[in-house]
Amino acid sequence: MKVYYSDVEQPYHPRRSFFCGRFTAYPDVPGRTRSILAALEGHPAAFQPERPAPVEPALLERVHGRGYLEALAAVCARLKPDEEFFPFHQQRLPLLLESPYPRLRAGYYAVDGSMPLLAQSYAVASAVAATAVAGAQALRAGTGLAYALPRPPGHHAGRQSYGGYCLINHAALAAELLTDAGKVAILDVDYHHGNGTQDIFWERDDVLYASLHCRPEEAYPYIAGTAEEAGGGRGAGCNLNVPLGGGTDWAAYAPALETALEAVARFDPATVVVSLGFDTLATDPIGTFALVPADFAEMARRIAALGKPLLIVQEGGYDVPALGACALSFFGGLGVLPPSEDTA
Ligand code: Q9C
Ligand code: ZN
Repeated sequence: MKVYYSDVEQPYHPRRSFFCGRFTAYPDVPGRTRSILAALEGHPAAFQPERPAPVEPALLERVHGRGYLEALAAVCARLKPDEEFFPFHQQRLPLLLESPYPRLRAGYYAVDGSMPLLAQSYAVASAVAATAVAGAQALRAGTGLAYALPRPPGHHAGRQSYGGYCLINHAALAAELLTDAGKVAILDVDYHHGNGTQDIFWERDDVLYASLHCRPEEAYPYIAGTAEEAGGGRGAGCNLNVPLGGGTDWAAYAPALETALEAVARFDPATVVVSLGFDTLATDPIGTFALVPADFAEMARRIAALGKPLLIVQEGGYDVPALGACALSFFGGLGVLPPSEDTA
């Protein structure tokens, strides 16, 4: 299986997150991708790491507004090295877009204050989108399975909004490119609801967004992820949220996964994009679910049973030392490892 990654992200390390009046250590650290890649490197016959070439910047406009992309690029270009910029205003105020201070424009597009912008933020987030684009191209060329490992992650980034450590929505970009060859289902198993992905495809009937996540009453992003959100316009019925409570273990997760998989099977997509988060792990420092690494193998077996071409796109997961084992378990469940090396 091809593993698309980028080392552009390794020096990218925001230090602080902001939540409810406090700064905390930023969980999306460079060690996340290193932990996963190191584990996969132990099985060279199964995983072929590859660094894809950069993509045309205009490609990002298939899922993001040009004004959004230009404003973020402009704000980042003006930041000092090592400056961590948290926008002051965080709301859709039209006046912010007219301000002579370019930094105020970032606030217009921010859904929350959890993440700072750094001078490299836009360049890194847009460069690693190449991993998802390469994955989509591999599927278009007939590959049945590929893995994209972007950092920062993407599913909280909407068409014109950023937050939750995400600026560019990599899974959405891959899904959008794959719609050129038929319907696409996005199955989001990150602990958090992918409000950005939901936003991007809200009115689309050629993309199903199905998400299992901790319910918005108790978890980020708080503003989206209820079961009532089912899509709008032509896209009505093409959005499925399965919110779960804190403490969810495999016994409670498995039937919810079946519900989402049944919806995916009914939709009958040409391809499936999986937004894969390991923050459902019991030991995750920000999630409150109770999955164990072996559960990811069973999750993967059930996803593989769809019998569809799969593009796996990494989202969250913050228990850094555990991420490698989670990835080996998941890909073992997909049948990527020979039985003798299957860790699950
Ligand atoms: N205590 C992803 O997993 N943190 N993003 C809010 C709440 C934001 C997570 C703090 C979590 C974003 C891709
Ligand atoms: Zn998450």
